[in-house]
Amino acid sequence: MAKKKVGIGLIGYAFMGKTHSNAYRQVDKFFPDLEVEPEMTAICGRNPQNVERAAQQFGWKGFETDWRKLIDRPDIDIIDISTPGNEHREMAIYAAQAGKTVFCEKPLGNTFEDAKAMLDAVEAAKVVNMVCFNYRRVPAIALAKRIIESGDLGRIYHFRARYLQDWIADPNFPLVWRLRKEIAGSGTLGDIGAHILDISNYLIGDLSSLCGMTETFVKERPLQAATTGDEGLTAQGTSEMGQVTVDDATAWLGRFANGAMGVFEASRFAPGHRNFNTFEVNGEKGTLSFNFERMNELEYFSTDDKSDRQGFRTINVNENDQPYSGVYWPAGHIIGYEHTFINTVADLLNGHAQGKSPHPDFRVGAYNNLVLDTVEKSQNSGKWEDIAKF
Ligand code: SOE
Repeated sequence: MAKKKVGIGLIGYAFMGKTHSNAYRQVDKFFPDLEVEPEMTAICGRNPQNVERAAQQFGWKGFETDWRKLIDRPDIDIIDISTPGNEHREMAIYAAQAGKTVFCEKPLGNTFEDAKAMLDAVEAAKVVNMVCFNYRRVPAIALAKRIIESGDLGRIYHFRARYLQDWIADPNFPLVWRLRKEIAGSGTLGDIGAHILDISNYLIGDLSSLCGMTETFVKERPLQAATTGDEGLTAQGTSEMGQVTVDDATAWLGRFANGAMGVFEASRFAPGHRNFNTFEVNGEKGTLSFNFERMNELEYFSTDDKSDRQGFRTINVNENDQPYSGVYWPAGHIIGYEHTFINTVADLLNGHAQGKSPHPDFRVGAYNNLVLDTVEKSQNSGKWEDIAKF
């Protein structure tokens, strides 16, 4: 029987617009059991030349320059918000009230207040919703979740994570939107701190309190020249300077509700680390350790191994019985960053078909924003702060 077609409307055509477009184009080639057939109906962006180029380059049937018009289209069932964070709230609420499934890039909002308003809107409209924390669907991280949930690590004592990049370590790198609070909401905190926080929530659970700090090392940068939208993490500067209004680095200690200790660090000033998204979990019966720059591998130490042969083993996570493995290539034929978005979109489409929000939903996204706000609250108070309930 022919599968029901589902119209996708994507808002945004830059870095995340590219990763999401590729995922919609590829997903039904690798997930034959998808419950619906995605149609790349239209991509949306303010600049007509740029969005028309993106539609042709990424394989969209059409394009729009007015996001409300895109959302109002009867041939669109899922709205994918891949814009900077300052536009998430208005778009997500409008899409929810139009009865669409809402898929939103991270962080959900620029503040908890924004995220809570989005959560209230999707819950009131009873629409399927999901946040694109794509690292949950790295096979090695999904395997770490399986190992922890099986009890094979026993009681969890520690979660420690470092997410280090270096793309703005050069003080002459221009003042791009990710460095402007009125657009991005925060710097490393909401951009990459949100990722390690979400991985901790996926693997360990909620934090109950924290003590945190943020720092801005370079206070002003050259203003950015006009963009075409496909710069990724590069940019051209001008001779004029502008104020950096977000954090360049952040760190926080956290106490998990289940008693485990958390140590979190995120920086864009770590020369040599391009996308060093790493974590380690220590339990009573072993340790798991992951580094996204070696994303197909999971390091595992088990105290159950015989005492004369204990040691860290490197698990290659692309065997058929491992999460999200077997759908692409035979064992040992590794996958990449783009596959984490294909895996995410596969679960989004099946969630839409079943009328069930796949993890992480907007409630998890709002929790994430609440913790990020609490790190900034602790930076200002200099004290430990509780994570409020909501
Ligand atoms: C820049 O820090 C960035 O593109 C993030 O915005 C993404 O979420 C991350 O996956 C890679 O780095």
